[in-house]
Amino acid sequence: MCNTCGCNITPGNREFAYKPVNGMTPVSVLKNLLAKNNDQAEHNRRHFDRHRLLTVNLMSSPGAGKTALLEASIDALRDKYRIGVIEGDLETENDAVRIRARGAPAYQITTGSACHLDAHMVHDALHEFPLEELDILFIENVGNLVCPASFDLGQHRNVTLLSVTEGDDKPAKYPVMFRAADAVILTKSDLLPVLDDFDPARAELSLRNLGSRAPVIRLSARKNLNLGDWLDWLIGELVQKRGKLAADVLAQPVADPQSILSNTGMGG
Ligand SMILES: Nc1nc2c(ncn2[C@@H]2O[C@H](COP(=O)(O)OP(=O)(O)OP(=O)(O)O)[C@@H](O)[C@H]2O)c(=O)[nH]1
Ligand SMILES: [Zn+2]
Ligand SMILES: [Zn+2]
Ligand SMILES: [Zn+2]
Repeated sequence: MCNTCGCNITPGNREFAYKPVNGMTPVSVLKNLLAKNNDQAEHNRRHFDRHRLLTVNLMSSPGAGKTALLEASIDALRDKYRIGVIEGDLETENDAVRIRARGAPAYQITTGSACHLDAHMVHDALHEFPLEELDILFIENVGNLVCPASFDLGQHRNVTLLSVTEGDDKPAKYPVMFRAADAVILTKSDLLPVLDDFDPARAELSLRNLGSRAPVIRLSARKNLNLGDWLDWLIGELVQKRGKLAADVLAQPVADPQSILSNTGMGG
């Protein structure tokens, strides 16, 4: 994470950054910001869990194809699953407009100068969604292979996209981002025949060298090629999440309202 460029301070957490506290150094301000971010992320996760949502954070460099993947996924799943999208960009509503054109609710966060989303910005966006009406909430993070990996948003899963136009050594160059990925998508695979220097096997080896066991899924959102493995992974995660939540509810002691009332002398 860049502690020097000021990108840790966002419109979402500015109030915590500048609280006048005696004896605070720049380092302690940054530590305080990250702690506040993590608290907020836990709170966000409780919102998602309460509504039985799967929340997926999409990360990549600018233009790797995050919005195109969302458009294709909404088209493929619209009959069975309700999808919402939180969009993060420095400026413009363009991506949210593209998502809404596919019939899904989308909320655009414009971060101004901040090159990542943080948990406070995501929390503000949550209240714009009817969460109880969704199955999957995507968060399209700001296009950037560095900072987004350092900020927990409360998501359940991270998906990192790598376009075949970017070079197969990206996992080696941006290890923090790729280590954080629960799945890696090689996008724009329709272009592989004209790119003689991108080897999907080499990209996967670069990822494995980081110790990652994340599945590597090759597809083209634009040409609607090989979307199946991605959709299977996504729905598998949703089913697993809901199974865990249900098990958690069953694991709680069963309260008997009648006995509570009689113990308090209020039962009749
Ligand atoms: N050939 C090809 N082009 C694609 C594919 N997916 C996306 N693109 C193109 O790549 C460009 C960027 O795609 P987006 O989906 O906007 O990428 P993004 O990651 O959302 O971009 P930012 O939000 O700006 O970071 C557009 O011109 C897309 O049409 C694909 O599968 N194949
Ligand atoms: Zn930065
Ligand atoms: Zn986008
Ligand atoms: Zn809340």
